[in-house]
Amino acid sequence: MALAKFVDPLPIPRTLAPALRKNGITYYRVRMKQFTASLHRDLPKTTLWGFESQFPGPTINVRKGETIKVLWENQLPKKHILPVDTSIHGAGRNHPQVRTVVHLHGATVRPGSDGYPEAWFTRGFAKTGHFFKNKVYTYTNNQRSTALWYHDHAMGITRLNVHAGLAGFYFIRDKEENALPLPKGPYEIPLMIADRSFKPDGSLFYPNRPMRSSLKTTTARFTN
Ligand SMILES: [Cu+2]
Repeated sequence: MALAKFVDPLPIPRTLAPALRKNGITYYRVRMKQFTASLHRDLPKTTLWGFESQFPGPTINVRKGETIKVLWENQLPKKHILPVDTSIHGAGRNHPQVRTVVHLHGATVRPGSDGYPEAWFTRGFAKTGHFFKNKVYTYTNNQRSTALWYHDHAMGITRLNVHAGLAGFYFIRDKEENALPLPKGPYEIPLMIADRSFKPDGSLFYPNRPMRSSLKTTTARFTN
């Protein structure tokens, strides 16, 4: 069933407020939580995972050269909201099912803050992957103005965690950008293009194997 297009207002993620500014460093705390949200006028509410209970997550805005420290916290339930394929490397039954680690896509960072897939951690940091080093990540932002995004990166289940909603914007600002005649403030509209399918009850549809009906369709096409 196709959903009606252009019937819901575009959600603009709010800008994340720092927890603290001290000695030239800005501190943030970002919690990953399960929540429900309406993703379309004609669908029941969808259970999602989101940074600060939002999808997309809150936007982090920094200046070039500004050092920020982020405590990424996992406050997710023990069971995944999507089916986990345990045959994939790093997603076997010997791992806790819900694991997260945050990667800032495109950022130049030290290894301990890069969000390696095996630096994952569970709720309350109860269990951690082999590469886990520190709870707080440091971003020095010594890069040109750019639009980055942060997202989950856990080994074997990155696609599921991102599909569940763990992604957000991260903008680096600089003088060069400010000097350009670009839309600013409320006229700057961040756009995240995401593809999601739903079950009639509003829940995310992401099977862990091809569906029978789609296999049949493919077979029919090739035998004709
Ligand atoms: Cu990435």
